[in-house]
Order: sequence, then structure tokens, then C-alpha cells
Amino acid sequence: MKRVILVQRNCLTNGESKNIRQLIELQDLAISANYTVVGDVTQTRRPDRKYQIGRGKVEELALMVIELGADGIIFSNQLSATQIYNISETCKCEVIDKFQLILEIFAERATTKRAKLQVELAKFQYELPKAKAIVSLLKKEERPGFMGLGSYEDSYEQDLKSRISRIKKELASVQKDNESRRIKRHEHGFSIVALAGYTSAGKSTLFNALVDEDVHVADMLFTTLLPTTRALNIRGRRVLLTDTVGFIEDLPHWMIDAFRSTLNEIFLADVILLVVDASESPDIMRKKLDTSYNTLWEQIKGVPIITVLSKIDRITGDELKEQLENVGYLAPNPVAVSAKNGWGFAELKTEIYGQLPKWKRDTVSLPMSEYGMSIVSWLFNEGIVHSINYKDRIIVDFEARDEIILKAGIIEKKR
Ligand SMILES: Nc1nc2c(ncn2[C@@H]2O[C@H](COP(=O)(O)OP(=O)(O)O)[C@@H](O)[C@H]2O)c(=O)[nH]1
Ligand SMILES: [Mg+2]
Repeated sequence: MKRVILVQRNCLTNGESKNIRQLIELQDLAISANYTVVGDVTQTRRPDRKYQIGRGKVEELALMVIELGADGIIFSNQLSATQIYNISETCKCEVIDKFQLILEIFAERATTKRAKLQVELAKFQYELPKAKAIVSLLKKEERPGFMGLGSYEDSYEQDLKSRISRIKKELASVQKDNESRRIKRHEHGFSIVALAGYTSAGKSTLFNALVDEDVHVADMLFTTLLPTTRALNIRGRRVLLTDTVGFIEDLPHWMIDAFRSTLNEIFLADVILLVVDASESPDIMRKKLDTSYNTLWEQIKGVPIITVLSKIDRITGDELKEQLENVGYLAPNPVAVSAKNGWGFAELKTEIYGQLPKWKRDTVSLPMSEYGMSIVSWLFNEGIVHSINYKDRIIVDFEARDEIILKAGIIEKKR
């Protein structure tokens, strides 16, 4: 795991709380990209053309890199090619900015062909304005490997442009592949529950706490599952819980499509858990909820949303009441939880259970034979079996989605 130092030039016009939030967001992003954060540096000043932060600060940073044994530096501010070059020259390690970091995360999370293309497109679009500067910097001094470029030539910019147009063409012809995956998972009697919300809202902590609490459910059915998806059992219903990168503050427009493609799992979901940090100020919480709905709305019509107010161990009961009143109409089905100590988990599960696609209850009578037993095990896989009575026939009282009830009825009539 790479050890990194985080650096942020604080904007003179940003308030202190926004600066702190941005640094925490950067840290969460670094962690979700599997970096180990070994230190951080901030400086409040106007941007320096050559180094982004002050030259003296960069020299301090170079010492820190040695002392802390860091392999890389991640900047919170967007860097120009010149800045990346100069800082990495001084600090003798890899330097990236938040946007490259986000692209790394998106690339890792992109599961469909379409998503992969969109992430690649964003990457090239990020590099394009830098292309000219990179080539001239590289010419100045032999630097193979800089910014992932093995070799280079004047046509680098041209090459990027043609790659961009090729990807755009390919994207136009790639099918949307959501439906088939949704059907496949539903065939196994699973419903999909996705965690949405801003970075640092507490999604991953909640994901882990819910998964840890659960007794093991067969994950094996889905060997292709991402590490961010786990099978859960909620009152007998099988659920695939999916963690997501989540929303990122002030995302530049050229990243929006790539970002949306990583939300694929959210758009596939049967229920969305929209997580908001209840310990943030009422203004910020409302703003984040508002933006979240705007981002989701178009594509999730009809999908129920549960608003999860997280980290309630950090606030008092009165403050929680205030937050609930404050977000009011913006927060459908609110549930307050603390992933730290498990508060509200029972309520959350009840709420999830209540919002899952409805299943019906039925009884089926099957022959007492190997064939009948195979149908019983099929019902165990696809639904919830409430009771089995073995007489001259096997009587199964079960609950499942419509399709299964229909199939079971046909099987019953056949035999
Ligand atoms: N006190 C407290 N802190 C929490 C809770 N849930 C998450 N956090 C902290 O909030 C930060 C962000 O959490 P994380 O789950 O990574 O957020 P994500 O970016 O939405 O996945 C971490 O430092 C967590 O330790 C909680 O229930 N209580
Ligand atoms: Mg996370």
C-alpha cells in the first residue's frame, strides 16, 4: 500500500470549515483508493504559478517525504503540468492531484464497458490541456515515466485527441447493460440496496457495520461481486448491499459522466440508502441532501429512498430533533443511526425490509420424491420458506416474488 502525504493550499476566500471539510474529503478519497496517509500539509495563500504552494513549503515537504518514508504526494488543488513537474523534481516522488486520485477510484469501480470508456474519456480530457506543457517539459530534461508517459513525442497531443474521438464513437455504440445484470441478480432472489451520499458521510463505516453484524449469507453465488458488495440477510430477505464512492464536492463538469457511470449500482438498486452526516451544520446537510436528490432524481424515478442520518453519537438528542425538522421534506423515510455503536440498526433494517419490492405468501404441494425435494431447495434459494410439512406430499408455506409463485403453481399442477 502506498504511503502518501496530503497537501492542500487553502483558498483565502474559503471559510475554515470548508477548508477542513475539503481536507477530510481528500483523506477519505485517498483511503478508498487504498493509500496510507502518513501526513498532511496545508498553507493558506494565493496560488503559486510554479509550485501551487510556496516554494519554501515545498522544500519542507521534501524533507517530510524522507522523514515519513512517503512514496507520493496528493494535492487537494488542481495542478498544472508545470507544477507537477516542479514539485516532483524537488520532492523526488510521485505527485498527483485530487482529480487524478478520483479518476483512479473511478477506474477501479468501473465495472461495465460503458463505465470504463467513460472513465478513460475523462482521463484523456484531464490530460489534454496539459499535453503541450508536458512534452516541452520532458524535452527540457530527460524524464521517462513522468505522469505515466513511457516515451513521448510532439504528436502526444494529437494522439490524445484521436483517442478521445475514438472513445466517443465507441461510447455511442455501447449498449446500456444495466437491465441484464439486474435481472440476473433478481433471479437468485436478491434485492439490491445501494448506499449513496457524499464522501465522508459514513457510508463505508455503515456498510462494514451492517455486514459484520450479519450472520454469513452465501456470497458464493456471486463470484464476480466487487469487494464493495456483500450479501446481507434482512428479516429473511436476501439483499445485496453495495457501497459506492459517493458524491464529491465541487466535481468539475468533465468528470460528471465518469462519475455517473460509477453510480451504476445505485441506478440498479431496489432501495437507496441516502446517507447524510447528521453532525454537520444544518445548512450543509440541507445543501448536500438537495444536491443528492438533483443528481439521483432523473434516473431513479420510483425507487424508494431511505434517508439515513449518520453519526448520531456525535450529537445530542435535541440536536438530532433539530436536524430532522431542518431537513423535513428533503428527507423521505428518515432513520437515525450510529455505525459506531449500532444505534438505529434495528429501525434501519425494518425500514429497508418495508421498502423492498413486495413478495407474496403462498402454499404449494409437491410430490414426496427427489424431484419434489429439488423444488423445495429451489424455493429455499429464491424465497423465504416459513414451514414445510412432510405428509404423503410435501406442503411448503413460502414467500417469494410473483414470478416464483407463478412457477411453483405451474409445477404443482404438472405433477
Ligand atoms: N463518531 C462517528 N464517526 C463515524 C461514524 N460513521 C463514520 N464515522 C467517521 O466518519 C468518517 C467518514 O466515514 P466513511 O465511512 O469513510 O465515509 P464514506 O466516505 O461515506 O464512506 C470516518 O472517519 C469514520 O470513522 C459514526 O457512526 N460515528
Ligand atoms: Mg467510503
